[in-house]
Amino acid sequence: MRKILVTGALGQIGAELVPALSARYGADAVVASDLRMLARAPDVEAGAFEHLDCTDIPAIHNLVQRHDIGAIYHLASLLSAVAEEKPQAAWNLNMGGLYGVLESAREHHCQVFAPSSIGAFGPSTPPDLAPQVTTQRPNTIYGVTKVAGELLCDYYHSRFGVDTRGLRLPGLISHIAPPGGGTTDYAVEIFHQAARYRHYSCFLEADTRLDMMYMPDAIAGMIELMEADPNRLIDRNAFNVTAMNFTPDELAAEIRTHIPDFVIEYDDVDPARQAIALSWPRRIDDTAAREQWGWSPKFDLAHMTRDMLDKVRARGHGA
Ligand code: AKB
Repeated sequence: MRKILVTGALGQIGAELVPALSARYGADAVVASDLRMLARAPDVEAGAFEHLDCTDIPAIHNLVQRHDIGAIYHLASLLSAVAEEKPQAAWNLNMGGLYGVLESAREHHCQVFAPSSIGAFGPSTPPDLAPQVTTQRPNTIYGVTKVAGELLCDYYHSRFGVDTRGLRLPGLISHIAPPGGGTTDYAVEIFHQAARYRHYSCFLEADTRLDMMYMPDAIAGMIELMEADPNRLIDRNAFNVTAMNFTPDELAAEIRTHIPDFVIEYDDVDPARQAIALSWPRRIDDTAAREQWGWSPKFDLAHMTRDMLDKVRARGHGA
């Protein structure tokens, strides 16, 4: 079997995708890579680990060839808030890295998973139940790279026959690796702060409604999409997917069912991240994913909250 390469493997998604791929296909079948060099990477040490800067296109080619890679999960990317602080770097990594991965995939006949995001939508997208195919005019550099990435993946599929697939992911909630500079990161931070201090100062306004998903569903969705019958995939790059939908106040209320004295306050809202959140749809419609490849998340708000608090406390982050 040709191997699977994961870029950005030490990030929030990669830290859980690599073990899931190793469990499914065998540790020898997975090559984890990241720009960061860690002395020990506990969750990926069973398989191969390679240092990879995704803006270095010859290095991607070299790695793909050397390891006989047949599929690439390309996760290396700057998230929305940090991208807005460094737009040039975001363009270089998000577009340059994807281009390098697609070129390697074209040359070496690899399948490619490239994550898109609710950030690929913008203020002129219908805000409630944003359809699969709709207006995409984002006003952030992150969104610009996500729309351009979706189009580039479609182009490599139609022009060169590369088997590209993607998901428009909502905010991802997880407890293994922290998210790195997203607008939805509050929904992760809140659990650590609630468990440890029973208090959280939120950087988004109380009523900012966004779609969210627990990481186990995101990982299962990525693998299911990559294994899906290609003849059923009409949309490919990229499918709307969501699992739950809430505001900071609603998440806080759910946490309070477990920690009754938990307090959330909004004295320190970040205008930059609030503006990004308000430019995204409040809710997206994932019917196409459900119909074309059977997308069906398992975790709702209550189930996710219970599991997150259990996991965060088990890792010693709580009282
Ligand atoms: C972010 O907030 O930037 C990401 C995303 C929704 O793409 N979590």
